[in-house]
Amino acid sequence: MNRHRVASALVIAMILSSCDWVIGTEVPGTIIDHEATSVAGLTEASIAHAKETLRIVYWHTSHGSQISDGMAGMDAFYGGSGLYAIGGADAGIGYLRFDDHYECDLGSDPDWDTRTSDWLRARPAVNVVVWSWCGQVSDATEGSIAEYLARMASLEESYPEVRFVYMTGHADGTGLTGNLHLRNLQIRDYCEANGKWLYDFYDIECYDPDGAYYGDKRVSDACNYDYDGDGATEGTESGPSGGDRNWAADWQDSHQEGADWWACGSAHSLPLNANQKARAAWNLWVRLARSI
Ligand SMILES: [Ca+2]
Repeated sequence: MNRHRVASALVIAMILSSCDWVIGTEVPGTIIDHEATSVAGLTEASIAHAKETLRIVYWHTSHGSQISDGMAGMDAFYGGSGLYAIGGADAGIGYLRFDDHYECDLGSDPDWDTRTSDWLRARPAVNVVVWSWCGQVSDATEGSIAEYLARMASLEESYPEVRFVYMTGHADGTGLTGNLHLRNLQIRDYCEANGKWLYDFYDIECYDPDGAYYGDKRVSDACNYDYDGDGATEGTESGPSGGDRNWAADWQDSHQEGADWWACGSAHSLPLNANQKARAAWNLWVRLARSI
């Protein structure tokens, strides 16, 4: 191989290695976590492609609504051009088809996989299924999480053209030795090992937008954390107490609303948490669209 051909081969190899998807039947999933909370890498073309390609159904209850509520305010924050416009199942051109169901979650509907199958049989155009937890991962056993993973994998086997998005459970203030963290790791390890699509809801809550880490400080779903280091996070969703702090409140207070973050609903938490969840969701949509 002459020098020119070696250079060409190198360029091709570099292009291929920069792709996070492959063409073919094997479609490795992607982990969406705190490192996917910036939209800087999303092009207008990639967002348009997601709108054209995806037909998403999303089931959740209150915590999961952070994604929907964050997305609802996102387009206005980014200039109101319609770039991040979302609509329902039959939304027209220019809108993300996001069929949002605030009605049940992985814990509240024991037959969530049957509900999914029934839905997909009746609506063969749906190509993305997302299910959220409420607080059930906190008390889940290793066996019950294994059952969740197996049931998701079974759906994937039954509907190979559909992308199923796995999820972790929200933070609960029990820290790195708590059951919640361990069960979330079980989910993430499985997804990494098996090339699944994972929206790591918990990981997103462990970091502020500057990348400061609170996962080792017993962070809660409200974003309260153990600031005074006494081994417990004190506070409620209304705010921290007893010498502890809230990373989302501190970040919002030190930045400008409308310029650095946007006001929106954020069940049990603060808008910044839902902002982060929404940006991560758009990273998920763009990556999913490339895989379909
Ligand atoms: Ca404390």
